[in-house]
Amino acid sequence: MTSTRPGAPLSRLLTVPLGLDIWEVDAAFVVLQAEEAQAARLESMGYDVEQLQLADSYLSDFATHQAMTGYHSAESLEAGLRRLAEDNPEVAELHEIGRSVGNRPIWALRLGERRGSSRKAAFFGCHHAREWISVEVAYRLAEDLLAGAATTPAREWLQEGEIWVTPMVNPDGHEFTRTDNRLWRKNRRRNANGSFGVDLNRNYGYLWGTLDNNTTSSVPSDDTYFGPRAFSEPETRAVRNLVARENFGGVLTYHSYSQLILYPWGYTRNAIADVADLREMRDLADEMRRLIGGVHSMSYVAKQASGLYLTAGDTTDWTYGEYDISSFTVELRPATAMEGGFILPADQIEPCWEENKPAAHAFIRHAFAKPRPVT
Ligand code: 0X9
Ligand code: ZN
Repeated sequence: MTSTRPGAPLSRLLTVPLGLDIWEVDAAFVVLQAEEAQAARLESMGYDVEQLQLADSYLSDFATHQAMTGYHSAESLEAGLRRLAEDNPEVAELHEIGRSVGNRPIWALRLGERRGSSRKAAFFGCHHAREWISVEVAYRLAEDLLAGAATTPAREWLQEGEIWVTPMVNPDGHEFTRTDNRLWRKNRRRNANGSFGVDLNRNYGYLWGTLDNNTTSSVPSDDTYFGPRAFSEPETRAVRNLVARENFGGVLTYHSYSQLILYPWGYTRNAIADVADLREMRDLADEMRRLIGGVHSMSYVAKQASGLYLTAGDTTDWTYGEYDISSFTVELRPATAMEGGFILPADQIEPCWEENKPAAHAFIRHAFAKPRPVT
């Protein structure tokens, strides 16, 4: 979607409550998913609507068994995490941190020799069902730390601290993308009006519900529906309870796509008021960007989350706003819709993990350098 008319600026697309599913934001265009009627309405408002050709062929490809291999399901993830815990009983422990709306367990792997450490970091994946790569990068991080448990730097980290990895916050939604709709985003809550799903990354309790637009919506059928109240969903309550209990020095949540490293705030364009916090998160985001680029020369952009678009109730506004935790959203590969968008070929899982590994390690180092009171 593009616009050359001053009366129809692209920025307005993000704020008008039209129920659009915004995928990608660029200075010159916006990629979104919309029904025919919505597209016609946008055209009548002065926007130039162009249909991307990739969706159908990609979706039919991915409906085949072939294209699903390489990615975990909720079930194979559980099996993988169990195996990691069983093979490494000294340093890994599997925790069910809650259950989804559909009663699926939400699994976190705790890595570290001892409990009650003052150095802790947390990683999350798959708040959004269709963002399959976010499961894989989080899972490989855990796997790789355990494989390196006898050598530095993992050895020191696992001796002195704890790393909690929750690769799939939204197992119901993820399963739905495997069986019914590859582009499903939300969880699988049946809403009061009969529609399905709450956007888990709008359901957190910091300034929850204070925006109502295309990217944070009060309309239950919309893709960014924020839910009936903060923490209305068992999936966000599971994350809330873990974060409230563990006193993390850092929280990093993987999403896709766009290749971005985002830090708070998401709800306002104003910068964080605490200049030391701002400098810390901005510098680390920039360092992660540099480290990622050093591996396969992929370019990621580091910026304040609201620079992408405004949201209220996302994970990192809550972890920073409520607990003062250094918090990041990393949007993984690819960069653009034309490279597949949410549908990343499985042969890119490994390079995507490889490039994110040094950034994840820098984040752990940073989180561990900020000892917090033991809980
Ligand atoms: O919209 C989201 O929840 C995240 N993007 S995604 O494409 N994975 O859905 C971004 C959340 C970061 N916060 C803000 N952009 N305000
Ligand atoms: Zn996401």
